[in-house]
Amino acid sequence: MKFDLKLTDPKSKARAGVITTDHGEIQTPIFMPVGTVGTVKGVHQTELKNEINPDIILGNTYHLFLRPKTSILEQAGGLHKFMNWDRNILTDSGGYQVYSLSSNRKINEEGVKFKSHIDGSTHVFTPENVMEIQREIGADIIMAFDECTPYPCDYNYAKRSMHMTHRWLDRCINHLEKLPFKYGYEQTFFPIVQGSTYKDLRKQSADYIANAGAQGNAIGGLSVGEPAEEMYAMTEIVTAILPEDKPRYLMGVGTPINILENIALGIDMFDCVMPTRNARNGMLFTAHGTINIKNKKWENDFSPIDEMAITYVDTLYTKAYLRHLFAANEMLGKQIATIHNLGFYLWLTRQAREHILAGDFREWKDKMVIQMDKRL
Ligand code: PRF
Repeated sequence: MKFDLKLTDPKSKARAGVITTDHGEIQTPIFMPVGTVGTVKGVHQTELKNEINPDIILGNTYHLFLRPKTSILEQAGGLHKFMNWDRNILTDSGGYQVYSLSSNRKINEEGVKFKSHIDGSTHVFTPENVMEIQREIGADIIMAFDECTPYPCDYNYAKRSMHMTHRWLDRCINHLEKLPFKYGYEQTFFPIVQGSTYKDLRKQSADYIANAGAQGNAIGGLSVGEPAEEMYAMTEIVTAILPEDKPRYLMGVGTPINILENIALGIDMFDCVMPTRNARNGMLFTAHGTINIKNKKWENDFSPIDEMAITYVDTLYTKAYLRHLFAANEMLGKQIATIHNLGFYLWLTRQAREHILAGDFREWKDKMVIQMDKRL
């Protein structure tokens, strides 16, 4: 993997760059649509490619390990082939999903024992087997196995957990050295900063992660319920320490406003279920604010879903029609809303990149943050 930093905004810490892997270029800042089980829910690969056009999508180790199981992915020749996606994929390690989805979790130094949310079967994740599973899934970027602490989190727990995440990181790195690439292309490993909302822990963790000398770095443990200002404060501390010449990924963030504010603090990569999950609940993101399409006020509004026409669904369908689809619980409604929201998120990060390159990111960001904060 290669990272070319094209430009850093003089008035903020925002950066425009290009990551190059064996599956092509990733223009940063980037939003990575979440494709948890090998599908971006409700979106055909052709629409994903042609309309939404992301350079990279995300998959989840936790889910893919439980279903279809890694042996099936191996037989398919890896996740790219299995799902027919020839661009980049990043897999999260399960270091978050195992805490948010499974039951009966028992965490100790060795790893995490948990029960599947699908059939209740018992499994163990360790830093070592999670590296093996991610080799078998075959994503271009793979993540360290960490513990994502909840919010709020008591200081002593956060400190102990952070040190364990650091020891787990060393085990991930040692084990990966023994595991060759499986499918003929390179995989790049990203470690993850933790430390909850404590400044001293975040600094310590960022130092530890920076010293690991990886080709890219991630920040975890944020957007777990803390106020946005606390998230920004932690991002700022960590980006000041992580190397400038490596991409920085803020995991599981966030709203369009969170994304722009964190780009301004030096983040290059984002993922979040928000555009897809909220779409399925009838919430649309636009440049002028959010829309609850289930609201009665749209019943006879025959204007396009979004005049900006970022994706074809925006002008192909009216608000009244989309509202009707949600009222009738038709699956097409969820599909249309998902394409719209992902199209908007990708537009937003592309615009951010253009404004960084044009030198007016700060002004544009400040205007957008106010504009997008409305309920339409
Ligand atoms: N760790 C991992 N994945 C994550 C997170 C984390 O802390 C988060 C936190 N927002 C989202 N996804 N491994």
